[in-house]
Amino acid sequence: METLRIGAIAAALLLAGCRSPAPPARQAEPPRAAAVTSPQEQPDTTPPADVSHGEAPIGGPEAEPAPRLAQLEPAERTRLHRVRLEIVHETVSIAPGVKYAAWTFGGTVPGPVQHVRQGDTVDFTLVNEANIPHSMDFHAAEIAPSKYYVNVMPGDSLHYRFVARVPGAFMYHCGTAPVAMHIANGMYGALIVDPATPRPKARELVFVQSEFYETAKPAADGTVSLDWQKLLGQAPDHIVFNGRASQYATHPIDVRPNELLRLYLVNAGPNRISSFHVVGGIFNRVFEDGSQANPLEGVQTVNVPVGGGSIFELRLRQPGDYPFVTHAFADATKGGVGVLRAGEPGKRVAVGTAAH
Ligand SMILES: [Cu+2]
Repeated sequence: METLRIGAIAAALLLAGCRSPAPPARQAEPPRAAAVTSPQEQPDTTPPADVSHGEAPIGGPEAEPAPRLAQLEPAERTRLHRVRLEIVHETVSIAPGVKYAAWTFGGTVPGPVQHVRQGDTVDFTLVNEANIPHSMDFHAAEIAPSKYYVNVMPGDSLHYRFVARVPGAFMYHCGTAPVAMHIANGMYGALIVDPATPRPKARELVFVQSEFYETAKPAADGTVSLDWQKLLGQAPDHIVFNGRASQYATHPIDVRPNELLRLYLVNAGPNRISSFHVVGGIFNRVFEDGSQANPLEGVQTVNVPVGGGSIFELRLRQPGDYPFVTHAFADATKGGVGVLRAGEPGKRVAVGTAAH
């Protein structure tokens, strides 16, 4: 503790010394942090009402657009899935009041969720309606990148097939160089492959975590775009689940107490590892990076690497609001947070009325 205190005094003196004129430092009584840090450097320490670990207010203004649904639709009962995606450059809303000039698969960020069963064939067509080359890399496929993950010129298209042999929660993304730029601009999505032997019935939700790095000054039309230096410095402005900061905090997801939840989390990055955690919950099973072998049991937080996807099963034992976060809390503060609301749809469960 003494070492820490001396360190704090040294830091305070150093900061005080940066100012001109420097106030006289009193060694016996170090100045409080607030006295040596400018207002811009201070976080807002006023807790928003109705928040616990969420880092974002729960419930939001009606004027905000409805969030993207996290519900995973069942896989179509066919062995051949025709998937056609058009690449378009489109302005998307990534946070309240923030319009981003994105590059997209199908006009949304992330692109549409694909859901198939193990052994199914994906018959894929990519159409480039944008003005620069793009491509497509399916992590669920085992095919030669040099043949299929090739650039599609503006106005051109590409077609290939693959068999989804391996179950899991897979990322798909544009693979055109610089890949970090194409991913940071929004070119990614999730492809869920169910095992041939179905898992137990559950409420299934899918989340794609990703980052946005925005230019300091908006363009004339009010949109922001990619700040490449921020990307290289891994200093995103927004961390998002399904394309929009904190959207499931402002619009909590209704679930039922004790029902089996299965959460698919694909981390598109392009840079930040997700330390996925549900406040108030413990995962009874986690299929790390989608692996069927030896799922983790009884764990609290599991990293999902960039470019990976894991499957989380849990039950929320009591009625109430349960934030889900990346427990790297700088990233949660930047929007990597949502809320699972275990209770009657739309009905707030007051603190103190839990079942036990
Ligand atoms: Cu691209």
